[in-house]
Amino acid sequence: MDAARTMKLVIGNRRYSSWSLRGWLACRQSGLPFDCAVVPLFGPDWHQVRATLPLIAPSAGKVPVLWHGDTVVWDSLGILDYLADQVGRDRFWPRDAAAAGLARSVVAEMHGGFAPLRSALPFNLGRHQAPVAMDAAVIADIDRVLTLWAAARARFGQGGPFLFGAFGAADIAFAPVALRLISYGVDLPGFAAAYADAVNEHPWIVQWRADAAQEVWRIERYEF
Ligand SMILES: N[C@@H](CCC(=O)N[C@@H](CS)C(=O)NCC(=O)O)C(=O)O
Repeated sequence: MDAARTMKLVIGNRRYSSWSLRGWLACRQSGLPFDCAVVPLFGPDWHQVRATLPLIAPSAGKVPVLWHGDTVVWDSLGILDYLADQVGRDRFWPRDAAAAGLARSVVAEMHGGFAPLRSALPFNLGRHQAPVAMDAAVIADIDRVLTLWAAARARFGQGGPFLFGAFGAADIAFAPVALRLISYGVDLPGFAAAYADAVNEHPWIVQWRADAAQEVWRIERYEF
């Protein structure tokens, strides 16, 4: 790939931006070279930045955004799909049709849902086992996540520690939730704790966390 076509992924603060983590994991999973640009979210002039910065203009100011030459792709699932088109779906999705059907379903469900869980347990890599009060909607979301994980692990997880054995699209979608459940100290059944630990110890997550620790920005409303 020539340098002009080297992909550039625009992400938010690694400490807080769960969607950016998904886009970045998708890039890593593709195996393609890419550069990364960080746009710190929700600073005092954020409204101005999100409205005017060309890097994030196509997505109306949301990250992640992937630039590939003149091609621009946004939304973490759009980016994953684009990369799968580039390198082949087998890098992202299980080959078996039944497994692929479940993987597509759980990724779509995670992508579009779980608002109570996202809002009550905001992504923050600076938290360490610090619980919060959880209402019935959040507990229902967590139960549903565990149901999806159990189905994938029991039926298709034999080949490795991830949802469908090898690390893939479903793990990219659920990685931020796995990290949230750890950082908020949520009590998990054994199979789910083992899965969340496998995600937490994945070398790409270890790298993301180390890079996040270098960032200086703090968003006060996520620090409670
Ligand atoms: N569905 C989108 C969500 C993107 C999103 O909401 N990103 C957040 C950061 S984690 C953002 O850019 N927020 C800035 C804003 O809303 O002003 C995706 O999958 O990429």
